[in-house]
This record gives sequence, structure tokens and C-alpha cells, in this order.
Amino acid sequence: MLKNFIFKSKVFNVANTTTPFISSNGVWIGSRFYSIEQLKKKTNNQKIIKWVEEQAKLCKPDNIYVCDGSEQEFTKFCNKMVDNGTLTKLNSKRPNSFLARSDPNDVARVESRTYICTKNKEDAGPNNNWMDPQQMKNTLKPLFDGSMKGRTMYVMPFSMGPLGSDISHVGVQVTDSPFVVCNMKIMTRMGDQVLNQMKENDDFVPCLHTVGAPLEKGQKDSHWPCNTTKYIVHFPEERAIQSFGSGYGGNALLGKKCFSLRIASAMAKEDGWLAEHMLILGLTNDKGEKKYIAAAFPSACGKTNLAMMLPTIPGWKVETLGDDINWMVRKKDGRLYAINPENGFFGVAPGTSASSNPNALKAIDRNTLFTNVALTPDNDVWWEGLSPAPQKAIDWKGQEWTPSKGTPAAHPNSRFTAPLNQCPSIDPAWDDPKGVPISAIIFGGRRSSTIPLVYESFNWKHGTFMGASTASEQTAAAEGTVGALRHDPMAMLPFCGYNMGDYFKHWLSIDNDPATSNKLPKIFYVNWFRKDKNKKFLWPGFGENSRVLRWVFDRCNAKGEEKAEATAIGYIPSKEAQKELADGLDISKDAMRELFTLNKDEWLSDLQSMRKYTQQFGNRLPNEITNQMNKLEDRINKDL
Ligand code: OXD
Ligand code: MN
Repeated sequence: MLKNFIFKSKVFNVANTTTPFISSNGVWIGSRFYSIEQLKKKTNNQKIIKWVEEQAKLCKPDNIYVCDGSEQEFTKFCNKMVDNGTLTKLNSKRPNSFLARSDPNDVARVESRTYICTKNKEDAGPNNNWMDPQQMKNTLKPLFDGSMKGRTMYVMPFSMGPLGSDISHVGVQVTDSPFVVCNMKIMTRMGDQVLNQMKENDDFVPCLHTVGAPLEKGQKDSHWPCNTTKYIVHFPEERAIQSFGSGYGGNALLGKKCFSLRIASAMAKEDGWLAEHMLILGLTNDKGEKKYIAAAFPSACGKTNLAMMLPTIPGWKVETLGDDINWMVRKKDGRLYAINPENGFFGVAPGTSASSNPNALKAIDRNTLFTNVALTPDNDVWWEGLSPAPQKAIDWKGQEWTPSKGTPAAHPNSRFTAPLNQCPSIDPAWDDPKGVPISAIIFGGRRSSTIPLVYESFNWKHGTFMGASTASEQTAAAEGTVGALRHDPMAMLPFCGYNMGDYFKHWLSIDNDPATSNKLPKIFYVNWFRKDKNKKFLWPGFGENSRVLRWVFDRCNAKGEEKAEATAIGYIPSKEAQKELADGLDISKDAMRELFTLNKDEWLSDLQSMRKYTQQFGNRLPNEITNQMNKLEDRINKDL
């Protein structure tokens, strides 16, 4: 049988025999047998070799390619995808950057198709879709069988977290999507560097991915192959992932949500650490004192903007470690140390602009992949909120677009994938294997009413409860009705790889020694999104949020009620501190008052909704959470 590989406009005729054929640059591999030999040359880890062999037998790709993770490989693959119509190369003002348009049915995470498969259904909890692991494997096997026919299986060893960090963990993803390879190259530390540091018996999280679109001989490929059937499946007890049918973001870049949150959260529960949906930033005050802060907001609620913020307060500086995921381990000194397991940003494009996030714009001015944004006539990208609308463009569906069309040019969940270290505000410790000590944890969501601009917990238990009570008006990051309020505890609802009741218990267990409680981060809750009667945001947000961060910073140094006032819900800024928050800002006294108004009925109704929500966890709900609800109710009735 003869196969044709078109590569850099050369055509190689490759005999599919066990005799290896390598192109002149030594990249394309002409037989499966040789590819496994190539993997064997790169690693003596028998577990990886065996697992890859098994996946190849099941998925039956035409070829196997072991990714080296180099820049050259990235550019080569991107150029090849330009040739086959998957990517458009952007103009030279944005070097080495490309645009992809997905299938219109493959544009976001598919929570309804995401499963946690534990032996006992209760262990997955009501927060997850569940299927028995064996039943799921029986369901998936025929789907994966032959799923990579006509395609290459790419093998990607990757590290979540800096190489050599005892907080990091390794995975190996196989995929038949070169687009996924190029995204993973940006989002993780991927390739030879990872294999080189792995020992013979090291474990890894096996991540099997296919777009689920085998190619018959001679069949023309789609620009975005995918399958209408989708499964994003996690086996936390085996620490394994299988994903079928989608090429988009969190469904397909398995190091991200699947590994670093769903599988890692289950690992963290077993091993006593935390895997969280949080940004990490370094905040330096005008005296040069620095603290690290982590913040958990639901998807598309501004984590990227906050992580890269330019403070408006003179002399203050924000530096960026990560915008989405945080792994925290409690070390001997009692403090929580954090790493960002990722190596890149997978940010929401719409709304990103020179005024909302100038650092992001600089981070994406080269070596960036864009998905589902619009293309301008001069071959650059555009999205709603970036700048005034161009007179015409090609929209995310590949159709001609003018502003009068009335539809968005970029999909609301369109994204950029860019290397972390391209961000001008990157923190010097971003790649430090030790991690950084966290002083404050902030929770938050989009709430047009009820929740004040900022408040602080009384202690870790109360803070855990505050995190557990996070609720947010839904965005386009996942399927569902935009705007509907949904409970999203710790912003982890779509990402907690086990029963959320047990997750609350795990959070509570972090404070396990009263002698070191004071070493744990202080916990806060923020809401930039409160609106007035006319549905206008009360708070300016963006760089002005540094004012809130300043209060958080000061509270980490403060004793007792300094700069704060105890209320029914927790500490809020004292009158004095509220004045400081507003100082120099064009904001009315009424707006400031409204930002901190605690309305008894609204709070009782929120609490009611929390009681109802938590009922589903039955006896997995820790008593402490119920205690916290009871105490809050008493305080509301007494003080509001
Ligand atoms: C993300 C998300 O992509 O949370 O970060 O959806
Ligand atoms: Mn996220």
C-alpha cells in the first residue's frame, strides 16, 4: 500500500512496511513499527511505551509521531495546517500567529458530555455526570476503535508545572489533532524536555484524545474535524482521561481542565493539597512589600484581566503567575505555596482591549493561536470590544461580515492561546519550582445585586463557606443560558473531579492545626459587577480594582478590625477604608453606599438558595457548612 504525505510542498511516497522511512528532515515516519522504536529511543519508561502501543492498536492511526515540543515543530505544524485550510496565517505584524475557525458545533466546553467515572456513584457526587467505569470503557472502546484511521497519532509527554518541581505532575496525551498539539505546546511544558527527566518507572496521567473523525482512503479532510458525539471522561481512581469528538479548548487540551482540575482535584484530596480554578498574582505596594494573591472566579468573569492588571494606584504593581489554575501545597512553615501548572494563557478574546487589558494585548502580539475570532481585510484579528468595528471582516464562521449584519463577528467564547512568558507583567517567580507563598485567597462571581464590592471572612472555616457559596450569572464559556444565576462553589462546579460535599470537607481539613491557622491565607470575596437601578455597573473595575486589592493587602497586615468593620456577613472596609477606596475616583457617594449595602431580604434569599443547593449533597455535606449557614442566618436576623 502506498501513502502520500505532503509536507512542505514535497510529496513523499511511503511504503507501509516495517522498514523505516524518514523524510530528509527526519520527521515523518512511515510505519507504526518504526515510530514505537523512535519512542523507545527517547525513553526507557516502559509504562509510557506500553500505553502508547495500546492506544495505537486501538485507534489504528496511519502513523505515530512523538512530539519534541520545539519551536520549529510548532511552526512547521502550523504551516502545514495553513496548507490544509485549518489555519490562516496572520500578517507579519503578528509574527508566527494563526487563526483557526472551529466547526460551529464545537465552540465551548461540553459540560453535559463530561463524566467522572468512579466505582461508587456517590464519590462523583451530584455535581458530576457519572457512569460506572467499566460501562464507560465499554461505551468508549468502539468509538475509539479505528478512530484515528487515515491520521497521525501525536504523542505528547507534558508537565503540568515547572520541570523539577515537587508540586508538578506529568501526563502523556495522544491525539490525532495537530491543532491540539500546537495548543498544548503553548499551554504546557511539552516534549523531549519532559521525557528526558522521566525515570524508568515514573507514573504519568494517560490522556487519550481523538477528534473522532477517521478518514477513509482518498476522503477529503474537514478544516475542523470533530464528531457530533462527544465524551470528556475522567477516571479519577485510575488517574486517567479519555476525550472523544471535540477539538476545542478544555475538551481537547487535556492538560488543562481535565488533568489540572478534575483529575488533580481528586489527587489533591487524597494527598492533602489543593487544585483550584484560580489566577495567581504578585502584588507589590508602594513601599516595595510584596504578597501573592490567588483568586477564583467562574469562567469568563475576568480572571485574566485581574491577573494582568495595571493598577491605577501610583507605586503599586501587579505581576502575573497564572490566570486560570493554581496548585497549592501546605509546606512545613504552615503556608500554602502555589504554582501555576500551565505554561500559557487560553484567554477569552471578546472584551480584551488596550483599555481592559493592555498586557494581554502585548502577550498576544506574536506566537499566538486564535480560535473563532474575526479576520480583518489586512489579515489581522478582531473581536467585539477590541477597537471600533472594522468596516468589513470575515466572521468566526468564515462568512463575510459588516457591522450592519447584527451578529457577533467573533464567537463570544473565542480564544487566544499565548505563551505565559510573553506577558509583560510576568512575575519573576512564574517558573520557580518552589512555588510562591499565598497571603490571600479571593472568591467572586458576577452578581448584579446582594454581594458587596469586597468582604473578608472571619476565619478559614467561614472563608471555606464563602467560597462554597460562590454563585454567578452564567457566561458563554460553557453551554447554558447566559445570565442565569448558578451556584458555582469555589468556581469549581464544572471542574471538581469528585463529590462537592467531600470537596468542602477537604477545604475545611486544610486548617488542621490551630497553632498554624494564622499562617493560612486570609479569605475574601469580591463582586465587581453590582449594578444600580438603571442596570449600570456601580464600580469602574479593571485597573481600579487595584483599590480593592490594596484593602486586601492591608488587611493581610492588619490586626483585628483595623481598616475593617465586622458585619453579619464578614468584615467589610470601615468607613475610613471606604473613603480610601473611592479617593480620587469619579464615583458618587450613593454608588459607594450601594456597593456596600447589605440588604436583609436579599441575603436571606441567597442563604435560602444556598440551603436548597447544598441539600443535594446529603450526608456528604460537612456539618460545618450547615453550622456556617445557621450562624449566618442568626447574624443576618440580628444585625441587618
Ligand atoms: C476556561 C474556562 O477556559 O474556565 O478557562 O472555561
Ligand atoms: Mn477557567
